Amino acid sequence: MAIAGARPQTNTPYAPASSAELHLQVQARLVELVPADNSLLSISAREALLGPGKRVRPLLAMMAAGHVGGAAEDALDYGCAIEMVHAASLVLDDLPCMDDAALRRGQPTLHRRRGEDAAVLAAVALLNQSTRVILQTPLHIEDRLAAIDLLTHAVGFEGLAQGQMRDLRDAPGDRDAAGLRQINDLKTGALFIAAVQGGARLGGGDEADIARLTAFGEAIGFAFQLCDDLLDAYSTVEALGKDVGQDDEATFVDLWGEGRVRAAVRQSLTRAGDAVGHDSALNQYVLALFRHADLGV
Ligand code: GRG
Repeated sequence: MAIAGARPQTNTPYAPASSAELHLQVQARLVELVPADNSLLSISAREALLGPGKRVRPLLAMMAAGHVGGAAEDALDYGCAIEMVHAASLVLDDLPCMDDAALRRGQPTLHRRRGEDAAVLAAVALLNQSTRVILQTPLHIEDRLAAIDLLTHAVGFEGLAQGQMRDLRDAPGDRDAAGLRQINDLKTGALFIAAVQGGARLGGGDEADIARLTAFGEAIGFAFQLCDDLLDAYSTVEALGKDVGQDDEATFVDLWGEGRVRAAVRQSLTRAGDAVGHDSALNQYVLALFRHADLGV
């Protein structure tokens, strides 16, 4: 729930902003939330955060707030905090000790531009800043604590770090469909779920709203990771602006083949629409994202 007065007090029904407007709003706020000085740490953090990402997770948080009757702005800072975690995770994921990637968002990866030391420290600083942003946002203290609880849950032993560790280190024999699903849910799904759960809570949603948004987040998180695996297998460096064929470890594409993975994406998207309404602005945004990826799903 937002602080009193944060939501527009008018008799006109809340009109969801377009994703392009929200994208601009997120971009502008991210610039404000990261230090502007010329230290190597700040420069590196800005390069990791402000490059041309889709901003899917903050947009989902804001749209989730709007979906439950709040204002998208109720979840703006929270969404930006999630984006900081996401940016940190990309920097770490690209490191030589993980994916050893050369290209990210059409540019050389941060460790290639600034050095591994700068990349690791920028990721740590962004992760730290994500918590500070939520602490400093003018929400009720219970909402700030709930938001920090959601975000830290999504990062640690039951989220990204665990998913990444298992992705890198699980024995090939453990990478059956159930094992891969767990890895995907931790590595990718957790942040999507945190985005929409937090958005729903900050937008004033009740427990039933949060349960619906959780089901939505689970479904789109899985669809998103499958889509990422399809793109890694079948798209090009030029189209994606990042390395392809990076997945050394088996993915669902190896396990199931292309056709079945596409069918699973469609099924997950149907499930997502069932949870929040197929015609809702939230669901339509997600469908447009997948259409834009041009996967033919
Ligand atoms: C402690 C934050 C932290 C992380 C440590 C490295 C790591 C653990 C996790 C990596 C998680 C990861 C990179 C998962 C892949 C998620 C994914 C599908 C990324 C692509 O997201 P997009 O398409 O990227 O939203 P843009 O560039 O548009 O932001």
